Amino acid sequence: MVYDLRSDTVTKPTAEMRQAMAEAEVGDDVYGEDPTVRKLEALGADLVGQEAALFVPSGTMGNQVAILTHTRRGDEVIADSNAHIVYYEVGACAVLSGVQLRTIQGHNGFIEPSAIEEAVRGKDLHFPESRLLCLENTHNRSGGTVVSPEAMDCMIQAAHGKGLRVHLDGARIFNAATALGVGADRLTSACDSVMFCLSKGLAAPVGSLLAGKADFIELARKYRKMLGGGMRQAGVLAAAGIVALQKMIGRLGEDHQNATALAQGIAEIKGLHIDLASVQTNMVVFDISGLHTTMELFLRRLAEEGVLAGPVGSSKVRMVTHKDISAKDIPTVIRIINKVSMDL
Ligand code: TLP
Repeated sequence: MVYDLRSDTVTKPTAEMRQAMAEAEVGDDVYGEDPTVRKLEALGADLVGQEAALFVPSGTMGNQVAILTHTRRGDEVIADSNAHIVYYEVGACAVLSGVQLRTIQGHNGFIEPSAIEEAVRGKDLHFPESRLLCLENTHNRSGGTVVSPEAMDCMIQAAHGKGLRVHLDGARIFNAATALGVGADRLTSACDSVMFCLSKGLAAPVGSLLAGKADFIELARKYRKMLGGGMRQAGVLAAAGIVALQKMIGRLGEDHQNATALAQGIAEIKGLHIDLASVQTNMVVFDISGLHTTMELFLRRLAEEGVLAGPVGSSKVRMVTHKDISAKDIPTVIRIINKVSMDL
């Protein structure tokens, strides 16, 4: 048995998804003729309180199409220094949109509104145009922490007050909404655009949605085509996405409970350090400095015992719970982490 906790991206589609995929009604979506894609886009837009949505192959493409659509070359985009778009999107903002990133150190996904206002450039021949603020909820590199509706409101108001648009990387927005006990739309409807993933905790095999105003999505559709993301009989994939949105959001709380149980177990292990307050959704990040070993060796030993995890920087390990890890797996995973930590 392998317990794959590297990411919730490893989830396999459910039997219901495979069935829906097999039976999906399809058409050529580049001609706008795939009824299943249309249905998914309408459903997704509604869930996040936006007018329209666009089905894209990945979260990265959704974020990058959003930045392309909001900005012009030479514009400045403000983002948290630990944002996914800064860290994990291969420098795409620079290559595709030709924008400059202005990063600000946030805390668990929250950027002080005053820092946002101060980062906005004034009118000056020398300055780039400040165009866009990118937010992220849940915040991946902080360990899946959530940003409250009130905190979202403050940041969005600060940006809008200075004439910026706001894009939300909501790859795991339904995890955030579940943890906060609010509808996702409470976190997203005031944003100018939002990207969310169907393929992570929601377990669809492929795909994300980019949502926003109807005219924004119309232009985004053109940029998606430019990037080669215009898919043809994509209803086969969208069918799984519909099941993801209709059936899988309700079970995310289980993943959060499993993450909490895992974190509590890790807190008892000598040599490991974990900030339990940071475990708010389905991610568990802990520090292995106290073991005086290398990241490579720790992860290799875990893998040999059947637990797969990933690194965050040089001393922190990330484990992500998801639908293919059950509550009864957690004690076994804790036992294995304990054994490996003792042996090293
Ligand atoms: N995150 C992946 C890796 O890229 C790090 C993971 O395993 O967590 N925004 C956020 C906040 C994400 O966490 C991810 C994926 C994306 C965007 C990109 O989504 P994909 O992988 O579909 O391009």
